[in-house]
Amino acid sequence: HHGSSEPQKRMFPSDFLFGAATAAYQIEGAWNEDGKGENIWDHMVHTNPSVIPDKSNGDIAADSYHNYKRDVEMMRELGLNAYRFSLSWARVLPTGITNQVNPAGINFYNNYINEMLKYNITPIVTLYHWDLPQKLQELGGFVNPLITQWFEDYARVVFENFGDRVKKFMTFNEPREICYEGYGSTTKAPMANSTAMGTYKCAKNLVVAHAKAFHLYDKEFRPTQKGECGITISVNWMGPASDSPENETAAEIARQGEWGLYAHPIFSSEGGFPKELAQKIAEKSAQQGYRQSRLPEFTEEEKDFVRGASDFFGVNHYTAFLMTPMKYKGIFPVPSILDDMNVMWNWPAEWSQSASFWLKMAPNSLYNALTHLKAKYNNPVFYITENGWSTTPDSGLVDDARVTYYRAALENVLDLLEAGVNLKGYMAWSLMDNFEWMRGYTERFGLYEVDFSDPARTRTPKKSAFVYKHIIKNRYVDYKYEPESLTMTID
Ligand code: GBH
Repeated sequence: HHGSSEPQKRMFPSDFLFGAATAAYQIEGAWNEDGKGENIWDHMVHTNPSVIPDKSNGDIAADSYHNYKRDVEMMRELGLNAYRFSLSWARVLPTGITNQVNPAGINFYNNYINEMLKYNITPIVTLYHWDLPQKLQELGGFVNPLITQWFEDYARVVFENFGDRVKKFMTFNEPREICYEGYGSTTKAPMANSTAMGTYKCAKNLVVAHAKAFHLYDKEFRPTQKGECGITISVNWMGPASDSPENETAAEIARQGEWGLYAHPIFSSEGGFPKELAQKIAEKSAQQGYRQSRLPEFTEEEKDFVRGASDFFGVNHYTAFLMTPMKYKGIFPVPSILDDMNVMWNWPAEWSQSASFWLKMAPNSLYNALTHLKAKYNNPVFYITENGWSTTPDSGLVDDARVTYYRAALENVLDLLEAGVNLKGYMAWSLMDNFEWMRGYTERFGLYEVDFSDPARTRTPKKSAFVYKHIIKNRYVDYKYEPESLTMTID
């Protein structure tokens, strides 16, 4: 079927979960309402607004805090089986720690969850999608090992309050983006830019924090609540630009640095950080005069604690890169993870470009990524927890490029199921247009358009919403389907 214009009709299993995803800071707004505390995004956009090109922020965003019933109505229109959203830590615990639980925050999430359950939509909850309470950042955030305790305490409040109805939890969304972008560079809050060690210290603390929350769930909550707890890692496909041994090595080092740092300690049978990368960092650190490797070590006890600590592997997948060794000198900061890996990301000119510079349509990237993970980590349960395509704000409701992207991705999902990958669900990113982090409102990922100039934040379905709905309902990818009009109903 690859490459043919008329793929044969293959069906998605009836229990396969189709959903859509969002994140609290990107949609909720109400940044200081009803007792919510300040988080690192509130703090950054208010103290340093020029880091966002349109100088926008998530103060109101899609205003889901006040529009949650409309959000659930959209889920019903699409016929979603599941909805993945995140909790705002500072809305639940305004100062980050548990001395003060915010009843209005608990109430809001109860209403959101109950509204979904009324219509048989499975809530999938991410505990942390990048919005650390500012008070905890002032103590170092993820580079302070105390984060493991803070996170476990927060997780307990979440499981206690919502675990009677929520059966699928994930601890962290995208450790790489938290650690590398937030602490090792300046592309996410808190823009720590600690290039030598920020990524690595955060990586260790984050996987231990994840494991603490997992074991808490496993021991104290699973016996009565009977759900699952996992983690979501961003896994774009990184293959060799050609099959030369140099390129193969570059691709493997890139995979270890981009997601292996977080996946290997949890999902590999040996545990700990990926070996080849660890060795490179140790060698460079020694050359650079460090007494120890800049990459921390796990004790044997920590290794065992983290290894196997997940019920499933959540994958956020968007695109692919073709890797070569770095050909130029002086491009990367020294010391840094980029210099430690010393590889180059390449794209063939023929891959079409989204509104986001990093996101191109890469053929079979989802298939390549998941079959690789299956082989490497002994086929755990997988969920695709994000996958999507960006357009510009003025590109209108007829989003044919997004339709093409989703059809190709879902064709890959069918290939993966045929290849025996233990894949249980697929979440589109995103249910609606939202605050796209450092890109503000200049890039749009929604199945629904949101009018950010309208105080009501009116939501309107794009063509891709109708196509996705048709796929969910009929359980196959119908290439001939064209919506008759863009008028949405609840079936
Ligand atoms: C996901 O991350 C996020 O989970 C989600 O919140 C987000 O809205 C979605 O993607 C779309 O971006 O070099 O400064 O341009 C996907 C992973 C997104 C990581 C873009 C790298 C580039 C940062 N990546 N990012 S920058």
